[in-house]
Amino acid sequence: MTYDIAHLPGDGIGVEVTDATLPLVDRVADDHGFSVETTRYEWGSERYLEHGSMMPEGALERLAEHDAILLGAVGHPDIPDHVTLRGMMLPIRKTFDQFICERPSVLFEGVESPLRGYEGGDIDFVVYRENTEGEYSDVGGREHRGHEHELAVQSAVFTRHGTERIVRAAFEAATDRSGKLTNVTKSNAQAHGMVLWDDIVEEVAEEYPEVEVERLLVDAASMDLIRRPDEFDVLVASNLFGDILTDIGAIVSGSMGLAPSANVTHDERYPSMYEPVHGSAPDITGQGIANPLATILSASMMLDDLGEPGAADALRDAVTDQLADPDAPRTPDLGGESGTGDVVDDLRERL
Ligand code: GGG
Repeated sequence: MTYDIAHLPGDGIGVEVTDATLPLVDRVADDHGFSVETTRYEWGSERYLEHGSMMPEGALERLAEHDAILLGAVGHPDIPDHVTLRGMMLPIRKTFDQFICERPSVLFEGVESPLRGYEGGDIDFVVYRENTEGEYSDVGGREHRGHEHELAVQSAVFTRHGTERIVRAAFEAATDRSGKLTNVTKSNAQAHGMVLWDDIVEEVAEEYPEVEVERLLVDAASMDLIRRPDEFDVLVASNLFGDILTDIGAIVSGSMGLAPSANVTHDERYPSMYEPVHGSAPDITGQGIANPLATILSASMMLDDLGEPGAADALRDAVTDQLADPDAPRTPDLGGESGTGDVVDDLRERL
C-alpha cells in the first residue's frame, strides 16, 4: 500500500519541522509494510511576495488528489496575518470540509508544566474545535475606509448542520474516552448563535445518556484550564474559542512545540490535513532549534486516520520515550539546548 501525501511546508519553521518529520514517517512506513509518497508544494508567503498569491490557480484541485496533507505553518512578518491565513489555510479547511479540528493536550512524562503540582500524565484532554464556520466565516465587510464614520461588520455564522456534526463528533470522542464532555460557549453575551449551539448540545446529549456534560462560558473555561486542567477530558467549542483554548492547552502541557492537530473531513472526495498548532515562529526561523515534536505527533494522527495504527503508535511511542528520558536531546522551548536535527536523530534511534 502506498499513501500519497501532500507536503505543504508553508512558512518559517513550518519548513524545518515538516522536513524533519517526513523521513521519520518513511521510516515507520517501512517498518510496518507500507510506503508513503510525498509531493512538496512550495506555496505560502514567499510565493505571495513574488506572485501576489499564497497558492496558484488550481491548487485546491491538486491537493484534493492526495490521501492526506501535512502542513507546517503559515505566517510572515511582512504580510498581514489575515492575508496569509485566508490565502492558504482557511481555503483548505473550508473547501475540503475539514469540520473537525482535533487538538489533544497531553502533559507527557518528563515534561514540566508551568503549573505547580502537575506531573506527566496529569493533563490529557482533547478539544474538538468547529473548523469551517463560526467566527471564521468570511461574512462581513468594511466601509468608509479612513473616514471618521468607518465601520466593519464581522458576522459569526452558526448553522444547525455545522454545529450538530462537531457536537456529535465530540460526544463520540467522549464515549470512547472517559465519558465526560465540556461544552464551551459564551451564550450569555452571544444570545443567537451560541444559544443555538447550546440547544444543539442539549439535543444531542439525549442520544448519549452515558456522557456527563459540563457547560462552561469561555472565560470560565480559560480560567479552569489553568486552575484544574486535570479535570477535563473532551471539550467542544466554536472555531475561535477552540483556537484560543488550545493555545492554553498547549502551554499548560509544557510547550507549543508539543501540540499537534488534525483537520478532519468526512467527505471522501477530500483529504484531511495535519499540522502543528504552532505558527511560523519568525523569531527562531532558520536557527535549527524548532521543536519538531508537534509535527511528528500530527503525522502520527495522520497515520492513524489513514488506517496505520501500528506506525502511528510507533511514532508516538518514540516521542513519549524520548520525552521521558532526562538525557535525551531537547529543543530550547523544553529547556534544552539541542537542535531539531538532534531530536530527530535520537527519535530515529528509538524507532
Ligand atoms: N501550523 C498552523 C499555523 O500556522 N497556525 C497559525 C495560525 O494562525 N493558525 C490559526 C488557526 O489555526 O486558526
